Amino acid sequence: MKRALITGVTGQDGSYLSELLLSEGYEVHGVVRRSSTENFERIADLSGKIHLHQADLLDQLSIIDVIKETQPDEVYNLAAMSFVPTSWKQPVLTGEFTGIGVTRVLEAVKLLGRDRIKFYQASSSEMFGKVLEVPQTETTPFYPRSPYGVAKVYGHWITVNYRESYNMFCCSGILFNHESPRRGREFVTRKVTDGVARIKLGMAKTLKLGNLDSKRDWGFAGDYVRAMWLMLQQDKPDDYVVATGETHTVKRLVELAFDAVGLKWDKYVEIDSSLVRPAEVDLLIGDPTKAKTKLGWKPEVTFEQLVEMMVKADLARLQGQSIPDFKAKGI
Ligand code: NDP
Ligand code: GDR
Repeated sequence: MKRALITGVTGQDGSYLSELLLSEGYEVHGVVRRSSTENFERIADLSGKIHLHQADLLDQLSIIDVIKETQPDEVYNLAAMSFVPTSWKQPVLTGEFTGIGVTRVLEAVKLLGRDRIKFYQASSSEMFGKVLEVPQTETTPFYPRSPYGVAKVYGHWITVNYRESYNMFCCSGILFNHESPRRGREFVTRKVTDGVARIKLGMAKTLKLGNLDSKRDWGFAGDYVRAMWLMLQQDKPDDYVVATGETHTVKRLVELAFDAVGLKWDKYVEIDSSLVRPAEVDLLIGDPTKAKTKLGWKPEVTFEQLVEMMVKADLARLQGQSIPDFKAKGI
């Protein structure tokens, strides 16, 4: 039985990846950080099926200890301060978690299993920022536009560097935005689908948003964790762009979400200039050709299906119904 260790197991991707690895017969271990209240909502269904260990990406020894204790075959480093606007408010902390944190995990892997443990780093399309090429591929130069993006560029290159310096099996997945009913409520897709459901049910009157013109290449998180796993099943480590190859505006997202409940978006949406970012990433669109040809990966859920899935789940949740079970295979 293979053993996997996931940092960031309580996050959106950590929960989907845990489910996928369990279905592939893995023993799954997850890193959680200590807090005064438990934040295990997304992995509540996995209680008793996965093993949780306390450690923190800020604390080198805790990472070494958890790898020593769990002896994983594969380490998925998903933990990060992942909300872009917060990275302008807490740039130093973001650098520590999202950037240097990667080195701490790599150091622990190097110390305890450099020839044996495969490593996955959760890199991001935010590294492309003010894009220098459209669509973006594995060879497109980076031009990050937020402290988060800058920290992820560091995480990407340190992963490549450990692969080249120590011949370690290290992969960097450059993932474009991926969403689901488990997405944090501050991210725009979930903010919109939650807001639309509240308006539909008479629990809110308006929805405040920032830049409606920015464009993203949005996919379904359940599809994207499969690409992470496939990267570590190859003979050689490499880096891959994971994306749908389609881009949509925030405005289109809003239209689709309101359409799903039969309402007209322009009656409810208000622009709040405080939500517009100091520097924006305007046109993200990924070219997933390498992932398709080398990994045999392709997205299963369309943008329209994704928005509908998320609106339905938020309506069900707010009405106290059980949330439809959207697993990694889609809807
Ligand atoms: P989430 O924000 O949902 O989850 C982040 C996870 O990191 C949480 O489990 C959080 O724990 C954990 N974490 C944060 N800081 C620390 C720390 N110091 N020590 C240990 N754990 C910590 O992110 P996603 O699941 O959406 O994303 C997973 C990864 O993929 C992130 O690295 C993100 O930057 C990256 N990414 C995400 C994309 C997306 O569209 N979702 C696209 C590209 C990259 P806690 O629950 O305690 O807060
Ligand atoms: P992003 O995701 O910054 O791409 O990072 P987010 O959903 O926060 O923003 C997407 C776009 O929507 C615009 N926008 C708003 N965004 C938020 N959050 N709230 C609003 O009210 C709003 N109005 C408009 C933003 O300006 C932006 O252009 C996500 C995270 O998961 C990162 O961790 C990951 O690396 C990248 O995706 C790929």
